[in-house]
Amino acid sequence: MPIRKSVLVITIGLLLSLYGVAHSKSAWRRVDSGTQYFFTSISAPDSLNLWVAGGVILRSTDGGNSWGIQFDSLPSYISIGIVAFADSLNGWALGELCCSVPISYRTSDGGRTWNRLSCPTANGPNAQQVRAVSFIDTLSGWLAMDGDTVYRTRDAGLTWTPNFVGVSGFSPFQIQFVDSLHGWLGGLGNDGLTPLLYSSDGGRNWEIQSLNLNDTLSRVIDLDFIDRKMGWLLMAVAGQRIYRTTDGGTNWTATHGEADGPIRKALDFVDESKGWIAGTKFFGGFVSVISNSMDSGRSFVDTLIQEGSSAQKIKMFNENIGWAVDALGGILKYAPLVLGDVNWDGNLTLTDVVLELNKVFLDEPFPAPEQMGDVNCDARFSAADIVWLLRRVFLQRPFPCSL
Ligand SMILES: [Ca+2]
Ligand SMILES: [Ca+2]
Repeated sequence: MPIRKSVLVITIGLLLSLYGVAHSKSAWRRVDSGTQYFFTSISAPDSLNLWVAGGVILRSTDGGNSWGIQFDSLPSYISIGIVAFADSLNGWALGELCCSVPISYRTSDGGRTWNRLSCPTANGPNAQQVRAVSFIDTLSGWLAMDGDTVYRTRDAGLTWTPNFVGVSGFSPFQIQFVDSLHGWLGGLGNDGLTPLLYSSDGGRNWEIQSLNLNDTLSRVIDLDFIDRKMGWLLMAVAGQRIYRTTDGGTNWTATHGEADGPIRKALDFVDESKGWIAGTKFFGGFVSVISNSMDSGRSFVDTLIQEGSSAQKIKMFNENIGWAVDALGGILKYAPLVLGDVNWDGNLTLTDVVLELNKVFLDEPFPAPEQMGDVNCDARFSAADIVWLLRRVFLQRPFPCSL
């Protein structure tokens, strides 16, 4: 019976694809860092080890579920604005000016101890603000400061070599190298016309990449390349626009534009089609907005994060896991939903049962959306769900349905 067979194959295929969707479904939620700092930087060398900076440095070793301040050996009068890690041990922290000297530190033990580095510019009127940094491994990095110079190190920041970028008074917002040779510097030159520079020789020489913009004072807010060819720009130009290149920046095309959308702050793509943007929107107060594109930046779907406040930076580990930081001590985490995991720590344990009991008997709110506790999937939350949860935890019985 060929027809029945094909129906069977289609049905099994459908079920398998539904199963796949169910187990790859992720959602954003806000993790309280226990602080109120204005976070300006996030670094995620792998899916468990994370650092964020915004005055202080916070660290997580469990994928962003819990956080602690990691600031022990730094003087308290220094404000760290950027943190960057090449792996789970080797990282850099860059601070704002202190006595006309930009402050930088290096760690090689995951941030337990920090050693102060000599900075590329010395004391005096030439001292500049550090704006962005890009490290490709534990030794090689580039540092962009206000002005017209990019500094390169090959020894983890012990020594820095200056290179003129060719445009005087350039205000950098972001720098990214994808290997030891190819990198982009985004911002705005003081000619008001030059938002993007490119180097193919490790930062020694820089050339202007044209966006064919009619508007002056258009600047690069953020940029992200996934390899030497494919990259995206978040531009402030007549509102905000996304630009995309597939040839290393020789040609740029505007893929998305909006005059009155959310205020976009940062973007991160994980492959040629999937990307996320962090930003904020006034919604009776500023709330964080995370926008996702599945079509290379042509269209975006916005997710408003309740209680979020003005997301500033975003880092995606892959299409299911990512993080963003906001302006009020909030850390946003994107992770797969686990049925019954009402406290969102990725595990179904007794804690979840206790939270479920509190919900039913004390009417306390869940720390996460209520449907997370609806483990028998009847769209209601009741004692039946607790019974299923208890069976799952103590008898290892499967839930009657999945997400
Ligand atoms: Ca849990
Ligand atoms: Ca239910």
